[in-house]
Amino acid sequence: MELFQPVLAKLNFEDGTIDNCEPIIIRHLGDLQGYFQDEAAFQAMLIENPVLYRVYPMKASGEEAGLLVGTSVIEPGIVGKEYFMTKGHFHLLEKAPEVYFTLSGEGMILIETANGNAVAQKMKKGTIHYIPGKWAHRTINTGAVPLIFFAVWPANAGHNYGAIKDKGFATLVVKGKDGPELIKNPSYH
Ligand code: S6P
Ligand code: ZN
Repeated sequence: MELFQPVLAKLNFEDGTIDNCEPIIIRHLGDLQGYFQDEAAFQAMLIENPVLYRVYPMKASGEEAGLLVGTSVIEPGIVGKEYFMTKGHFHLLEKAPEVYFTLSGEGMILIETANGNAVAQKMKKGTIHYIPGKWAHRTINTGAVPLIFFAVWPANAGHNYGAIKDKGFATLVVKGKDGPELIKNPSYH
């Protein structure tokens, strides 16, 4: 069996990069067509088409049963009443879990199963979120600065975006008078 070498990397807490790496994912607003409720607000903002989030990878060891490690940096902002958020996904390998560790900023993580179990957890510096297999996950920046979190997941997990794109999450996180509010997603079916 091939012997893989230990890997050392350095996280930059300021911007969420690892060893000054380039992002492996950069998602602009236009990549989230159909994800936000307020289509008019979405279209108006498309002229600028801001970056909503980036994902930075740690150099992986390449092991077959290995782990992937990376950070996500979600910019602050609002589309209509909804905060900037990730697409959200299930893992293709359904049983694959994941751990998120919040480094800075403030947000929410929505964790939901396909048959209607729904959990929302606050994210702030130091919170650790264990997402079991079969639970979809989406993160939302409810603060005024970037939300930065560190994630570890099985290298063979893969991503299934389709189910969430079609159905959405049962819960929306919207800007209320006194801060973020959780409401039922009227489009959820
Ligand atoms: C991967 C992990 C994160 C997300 C990232 C972007 O399993 O959950 O790295 O990929 O936060 O979110 P999304 O939903 O666009 O992949
Ligand atoms: Zn994931």
